[in-house]
Amino acid sequence: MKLVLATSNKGKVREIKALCHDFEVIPYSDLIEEFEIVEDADTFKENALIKARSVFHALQDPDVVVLADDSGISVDVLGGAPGIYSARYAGAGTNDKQNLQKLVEALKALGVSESGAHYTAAIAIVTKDFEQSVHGWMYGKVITEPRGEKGFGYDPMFIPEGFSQTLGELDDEIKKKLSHRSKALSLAKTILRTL
Ligand code: ITT
Repeated sequence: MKLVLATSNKGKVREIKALCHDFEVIPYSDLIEEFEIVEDADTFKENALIKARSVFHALQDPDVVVLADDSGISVDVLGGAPGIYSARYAGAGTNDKQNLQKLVEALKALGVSESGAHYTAAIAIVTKDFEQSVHGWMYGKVITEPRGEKGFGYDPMFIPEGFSQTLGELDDEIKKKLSHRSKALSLAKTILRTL
């Protein structure tokens, strides 16, 4: 089955491709020009649905199956921030490095060197016949001394529960087993196999 990804995040494309061997995974930008999608809902689920619907309508192909991921990190001492605002924590048009730096500074400003945290991923699937969404979570802690280059986004400052290394240091195969995205995708694949 051809699965079109409604994302322009290369880290997500890489991870979803690695987790979906049994589908032909295509970023939507391979089919049409990338366009801005306004993610103005207040939940991961609704934002994932907005992205999947927008790309489904733009493709103008009733047979296509579109999958979107809306995700983010929630930090306990920050009352769950940045949460749904993870991609623009340091402001509009900023990049992963600036967002990570802003999170490090927010923790330091509170005088803490670590805090419990979790990642959330909502995955939405849209076809001409139905819309579905599923979730996955990964728990652990964030630290103020980022380490490693693997993964993307906030991974160099996130240590999954049961580990001492960050996701920036741990092998991709470990993130693949533990991640919010892989848990949500395994539910999504169950749905996709029924199509
Ligand atoms: P699309 O909307 O095009 O999919 P995006 O990067 O804007 O790309 P989101 O709105 O879902 O995606 O924001 C997710 C942000 O949360 C992402 O930019 C990272 O900063 C962070 N994030 C999500 N999953 C992550 C992961 O597995 N590792 C590290 N950071 C992650």
